[in-house]
Amino acid sequence: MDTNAMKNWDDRGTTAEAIRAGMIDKLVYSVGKDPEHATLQDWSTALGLVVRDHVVDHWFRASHRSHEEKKKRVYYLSMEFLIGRLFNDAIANLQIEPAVQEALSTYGLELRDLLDQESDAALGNGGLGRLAACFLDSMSRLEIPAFGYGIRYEHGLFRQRFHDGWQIEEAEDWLVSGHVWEFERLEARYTIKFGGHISFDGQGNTKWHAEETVFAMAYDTPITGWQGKHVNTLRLWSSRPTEILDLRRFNSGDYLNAAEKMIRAETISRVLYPDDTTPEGKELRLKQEYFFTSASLQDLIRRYLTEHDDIRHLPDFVSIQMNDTHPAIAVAELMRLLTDEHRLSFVDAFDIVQKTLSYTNHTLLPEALERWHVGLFRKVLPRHMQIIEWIDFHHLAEVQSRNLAVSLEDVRIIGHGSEVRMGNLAFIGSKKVNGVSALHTELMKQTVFAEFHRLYPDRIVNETNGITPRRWLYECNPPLRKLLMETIGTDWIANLEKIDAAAAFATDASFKEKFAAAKHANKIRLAGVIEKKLGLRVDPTALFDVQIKRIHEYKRQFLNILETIALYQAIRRSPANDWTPRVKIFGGKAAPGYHVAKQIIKLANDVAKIVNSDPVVGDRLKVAFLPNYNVSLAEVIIPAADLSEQISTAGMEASGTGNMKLALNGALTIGTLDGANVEIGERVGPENIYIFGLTSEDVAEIRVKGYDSRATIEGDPVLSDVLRAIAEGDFSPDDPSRYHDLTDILYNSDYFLVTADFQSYFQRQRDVDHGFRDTSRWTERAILNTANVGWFSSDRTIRGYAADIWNVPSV
Ligand code: GL7
Repeated sequence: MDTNAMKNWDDRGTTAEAIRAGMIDKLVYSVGKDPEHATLQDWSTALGLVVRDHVVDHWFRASHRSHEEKKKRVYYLSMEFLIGRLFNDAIANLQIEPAVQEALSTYGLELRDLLDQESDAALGNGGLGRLAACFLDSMSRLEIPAFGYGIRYEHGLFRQRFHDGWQIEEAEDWLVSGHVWEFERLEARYTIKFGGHISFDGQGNTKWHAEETVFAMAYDTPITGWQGKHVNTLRLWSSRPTEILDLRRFNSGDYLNAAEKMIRAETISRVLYPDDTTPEGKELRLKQEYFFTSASLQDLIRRYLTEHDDIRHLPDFVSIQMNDTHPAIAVAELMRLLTDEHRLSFVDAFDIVQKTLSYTNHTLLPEALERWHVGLFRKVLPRHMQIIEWIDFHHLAEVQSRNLAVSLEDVRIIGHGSEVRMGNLAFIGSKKVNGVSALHTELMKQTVFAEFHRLYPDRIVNETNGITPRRWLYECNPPLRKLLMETIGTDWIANLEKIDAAAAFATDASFKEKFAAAKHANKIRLAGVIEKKLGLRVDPTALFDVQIKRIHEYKRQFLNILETIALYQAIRRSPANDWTPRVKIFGGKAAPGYHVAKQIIKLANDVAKIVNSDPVVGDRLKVAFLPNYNVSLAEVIIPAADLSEQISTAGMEASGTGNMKLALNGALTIGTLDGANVEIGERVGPENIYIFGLTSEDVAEIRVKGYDSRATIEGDPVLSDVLRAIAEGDFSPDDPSRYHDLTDILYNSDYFLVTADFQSYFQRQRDVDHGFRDTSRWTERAILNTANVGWFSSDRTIRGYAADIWNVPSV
C-alpha cells in the first residue's frame, strides 16, 4: 500500500471554512438532505461525518505505523465499554472546537444542540465498563498500539424511568438514530462454535464437531488520543447467523420458524446483562463471553501472523488483558487455538498462554467471581472443558510437587468436581493479576487469592484505577478548564500531575473567586437540569451533595437516605436554627432483579416527595433523584458537586472511580476508608476530606464476632426516630408497611453495617455543614482537591500496566 498517497487526501484542513464546506457536502451527499429541510439530527450527522474524517486520517496513520514497525500490541478484552458520547470527545481531542463553533454560526446552529443529538453508548453497567473506556483514551494518549475488544450490544444498559417513584426499565436503543462513529467490517468475520462433541483421530488431530455455529462480525470505532497524535481501535463483535433463512420452511408458510436460527444467532449480541455482580441467564451469558473472546483471539492471531511467522513468539508482540473474569475463557480458548489449530504441544501452548494473558480483578464480592456448572460448561464448550481438566490436573500436580502448606481445594479450577471457577482459571493462566486500588490488592492477597498468593508471591500487583482528564475535566467542565488554562497553562491536560500547580493559588483571592464562580456556573446548569427533569427548583447556593453510582446495598445509598431523614426531622424540630441549605442529589440504576435496591430507589423518591413539599423545610433541604443516570448525565452532575458521597462498607468497594472524578472537579469527599478513598485521602490531606466509620479491619472483625444492630439502633435516639418514621409510613402514607422489609434488614441482618456507621456518618455530615458555611475556606479546600488528585489520571494507571504487566513502551 502506498502510504504517500494518503498525504494528498489529508489536506482538507480544520479551518472554519473547511469545516463549513465539509458540512454542506456531507449533508447533501451523505445524509441526502438540503439545508432547508435538514433537521438538527441531520446537521449533527453531517458535522459528525466531517469530524470523523479527520479522526480517520490520524487513525490510518497510526495503524500503518504500528504495522510497519511491528510494534507489540495490547488487547484489552472487556464485556463492557461504557464509552458514552464520542462527538465532543473527538472535537476536544482534535482541538477544533473554535473552528467548529465558527462554522456552525454561519448556519445559526449551536454546537451544544448538535452534540445533544448523539445517543449515549451505554455498553456497560458502571465503574468496570467506564474504566475500560478511560483506558482506551489513555492508551491512545500514551501512543500504545492497542485494541479494545468487546460486544456490540444492540441494546445497551436499560433506560431507567420512574413511575410513581418506582424504577421502570425500558430497552435502550442507541443504534436507532444512526451511529456515525463505527465502521462495519464485512471482511473481519469469524466462525464461533458451540456444543457438539470432540473426536480424536489417533494422529494427534482433534476435531470439534459443533452443534451450533454463529459468525462474529466486526465493527470498528476509532479512539482518538489527545491532539490526535495516536488513534486506537475499539473493535466490537456483532453475532450473525451462519445460515440465513430456512427457505424450505418459509415456502411452506412456516415464517416464524424459518427465521428461528437467525434469531437465535443474533440473540448473542442483543443485550448487555444489566446485572453488575451476579451472572444471570447462565447459558446465554456464557455464550456471550465465549463469543467475543474467541472472535478476538482469532482476530489478533490472524493479525500477528501477517507480521510474524512463528506463533511461538506471540508473547513478544502481544499482551492480552482480561477485564475481570468475563473473558477468562481466553485461557482455554488460546490453548485450543495454539494446540488444535496451530499444532503446538499442550506444554508449549500453556507457556505461551501464561506469558501473554493477564487478569484484572475488580471486586472481592464472591458472587462476581464467576463459576459455571460443569454440566452446562461441557454442553456449551466441550473442548474447553477438556482443556481445563488438563490445566487443572497439571497445575495440581505441580502444586503438590512443591510440598507447600496450601489448601489444594482452594487452588483447583474445577471445584468440588462440579463447578468451573473462572477466577482460578484466570489466575493460573495469567502472567500478572492485578487489583484496582492499594487496599483492594492487599485484601485480594489476604482473602480470595490468599492460597494463590502463597504459591506465586510475585504474580499479584496493584494498579490503582484512574480516570481520563480529557473527558472528566477538560470536556465536562469548561468553566474550570478555562480558569486552569489561564492560570497554570495546558500541561495538565496531557499530564494531570501538573495540575498540582493550582495548589499555589489556593489562597489567592482572585483565583478563589474565579474558582467559586466556575463551580457556581456549573451548579446553575445542573439546577436547570433538575428543574427540567423533576420540576423541582433548587437553590444553586446550597450545598450540592451528590451520590451517583449503581444502587447496591454495599454502596449504602440507604445510609445516605437515613441521614437525609434525620436531617429533615432535625430541621422540622427547630426550623429557626441556622441550617446549611443542602440539595441531596442521587443518580443510579438498580439491577432489574435486585428487589432491595429497587426499594431503596422508591424510598429515596418517597422521601423526596415529602421533604420537597414541606413548607417548614423550604430551601434548607431538597432531595433530587435524577432518572436514567448515564455518562452524559454524569458529565453535568460532577462539575456541579460540592460533596462526593463515597460511603461503602469498608472493604467492599474495590476502588471506585466516581470518587476521583468528583474530587478532580473540586468536590470534597465524605467517605469510608475503602477502595481508592484511602489513596485520595493520602493525597488531599485529612483536612480536605471527611472520613468516617468502620475500617476494613473493623468490618472483618465484626463479621467474625457478630454484631447486634438492634442494640445499636436502640442506643441511638436519632436513628431510632428515623426508623420509626419509615416503619410507621411517614414517607409512604399510601402504604405504611411498604418499607418493613428494609427496616427489618437493619434490625435483623445488617450485613452492610449501615446502623454501625450511622452515628459517625451523621456527625461527619454536621462537620460538613459547618465547613461549608466558611465559604472562603471551603473554596480553598475544593481547590486543593482539584490540585492534589492529578495522580488519579488513567494515564498514570496505564503507564503502570505498560511497565509492570504488558512490557510495552509508553510516551
Ligand atoms: C468494579 C468495582 O465495584 C469498582 O469499585 C471499581 O472502581 C470498578 C473498576 O475497577 O470495578 N467491579 C465491578 O464488578 N464493577 C465495578 O464497578 C461493576
